[in-house]
Amino acid sequence: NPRLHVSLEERRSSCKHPIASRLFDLMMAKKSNLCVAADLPSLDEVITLAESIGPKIVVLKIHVDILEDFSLTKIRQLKEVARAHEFLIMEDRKFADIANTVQQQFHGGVYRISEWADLITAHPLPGPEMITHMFGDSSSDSRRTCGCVLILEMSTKNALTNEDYAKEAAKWGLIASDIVTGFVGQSAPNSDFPGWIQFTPGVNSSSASGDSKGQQYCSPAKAVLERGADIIIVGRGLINSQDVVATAETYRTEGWAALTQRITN
Ligand code: 5BU
Repeated sequence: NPRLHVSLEERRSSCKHPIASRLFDLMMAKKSNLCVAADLPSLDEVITLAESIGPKIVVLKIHVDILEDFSLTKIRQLKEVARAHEFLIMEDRKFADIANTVQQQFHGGVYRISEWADLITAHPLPGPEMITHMFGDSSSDSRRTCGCVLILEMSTKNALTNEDYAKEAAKWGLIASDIVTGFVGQSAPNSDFPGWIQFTPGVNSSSASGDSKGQQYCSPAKAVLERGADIIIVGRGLINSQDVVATAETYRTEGWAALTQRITN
């Protein structure tokens, strides 16, 4: 798969979405391909974590619906931290409904995700129309301010996202590559389009297997070198550690070393 060995500069120049270009810029500037899954119960805790590990990460991934103290004021505070430390905010909402519903979930309700998210995840399950319509019409600002990340494969045991599913969904993603900035997956799809970005969750250096609830783990090096990850997503392996800053530095170093090794090989 040639995409895996293309330099980040070259991949950046083939991006069709400003958020994808920005992410490549951040990776090169910060020498980091680390995304932290900040699955904490409150935005106050997420903000504190982000202030400490911000310099080491390129993306902070949240689940807005698990935050007990959600408010748009606090989200704006988190945006300020993201601006100061230069990382993107990914809302891992995993949309999976008809476009008409997803549009309302994305722009409306309590969370108003499109006002603040730089990246948003979606399942391709409902079909390509959802991807093209979730942002609203072509004049919608969020088309340029937020990139869609398609979930091609899941990290869990016995996930239904098999090879055929992932292949078909990757095709839709590629057709809509002005909207779809990347994908979540456990393997690199066969495509030579270098402009989109692979996010791989299920990364944990202290557990070789997984959790007791179906999650499966691998090391940063394996995620990057064997599975095609451009960005490694680390949750509990970091947020439950004693010293989150030191742990972030370890994941950053390992992830970045693996990525540069893969590109130069
Ligand atoms: P962990 O604590 O490193 O296991 O957290 C992994 C995070 O990635 C968590 O927020 C999940 O919701 C997310 N995730 C995942 O683990 N596997 C997947 O296939 C997808 C998302 Br898609």
